Amino acid sequence: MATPQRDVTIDYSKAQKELLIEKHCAFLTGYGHSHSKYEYGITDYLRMSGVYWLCTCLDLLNSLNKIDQNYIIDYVQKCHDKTSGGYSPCPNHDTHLLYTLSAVQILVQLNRIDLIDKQSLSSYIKQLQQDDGSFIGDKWGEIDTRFSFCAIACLKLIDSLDTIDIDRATDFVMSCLNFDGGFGCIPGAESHAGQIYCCLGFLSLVQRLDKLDLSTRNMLAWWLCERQLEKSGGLNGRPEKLPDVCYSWWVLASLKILGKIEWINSDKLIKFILASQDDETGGCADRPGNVPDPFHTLFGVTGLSLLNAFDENIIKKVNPVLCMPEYVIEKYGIKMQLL
Ligand code: GRG
Repeated sequence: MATPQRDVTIDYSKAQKELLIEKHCAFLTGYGHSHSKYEYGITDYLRMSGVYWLCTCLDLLNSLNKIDQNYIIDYVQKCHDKTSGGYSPCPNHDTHLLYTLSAVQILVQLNRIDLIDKQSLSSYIKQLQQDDGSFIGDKWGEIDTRFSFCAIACLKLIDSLDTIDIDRATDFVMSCLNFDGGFGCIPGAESHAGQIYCCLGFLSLVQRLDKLDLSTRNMLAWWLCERQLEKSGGLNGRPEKLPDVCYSWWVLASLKILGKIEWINSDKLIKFILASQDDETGGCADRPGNVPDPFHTLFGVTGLSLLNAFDENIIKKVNPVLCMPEYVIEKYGIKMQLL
């Protein structure tokens, strides 16, 4: 007898079915202002990414005018380390590739690419590349395919890809490919939807999706669409895990790059995302009934965008590789490969 799938039970007859745009905007803008709140205090180590989630989500919801853009640009500038060329999550913290990508995404999105010192940013990224082509995230030396993606995405946004050894970087990413068609964070590590997005995004940005032959691509697309759970319709990040709204981004974006997004049952997933909204406070949680946060709110909205669940004047089109509004990517003429 087949083992039943781990899943959550949702009473869809009582679940939220409308998109709560105004509430989400109030939730997101309020998050940034509540400096005295406990949540604000304990999230300083990832604040730059939080600001990126906020700007991207508001822009996709046609509400970027609800924040003080100069205040945000000022914040990003305060996190720039002139010595290394990278950015930290908040002032006086160490720089890291994760927050450097978020900072670059914010400046590009807010039309202030002129504030980026391309030369010093490129050198910062170059010195993080290792002999095997991998990237460390910071001086402490952790290696992860997330950092390969961050490095390439930053360089692509400032049109400086040739700064690093792309062939060796590609070889490292390919060395993280597993027998099931998925990718992990280092060679031999378990396949995970988040890492798959990073590796496919990397290959898309360097235009080397040909590194995956047809049977690997199909196996990977099957693995990805098997992330959809029968009962709830939500997606998990790997087998035997519970569904989580954020995988509406990591899994769908990966399928979009592979040209197989229609392998997901979109009606069921849209219902799951909408049910994960908090109809009192606004914002999306990881799954219905849990506490909402800006991370899951962005990835709920980007998931809905990839599924074309609403008209473009309600949710703008998101770019499946860089997770930024498509109009920004088009404005800068940034090219990537989609199958
Ligand atoms: C520009 C969108 C964008 C991203 C930048 C940082 C990054 C590049 C990508 C992160 C990819 C990733 C690893 C996502 C997964 C995040 C997540 C929810 C991890 C939780 O992992 P577990 O093992 O959860 O705690 P599961 O769901 O497996 O139980």
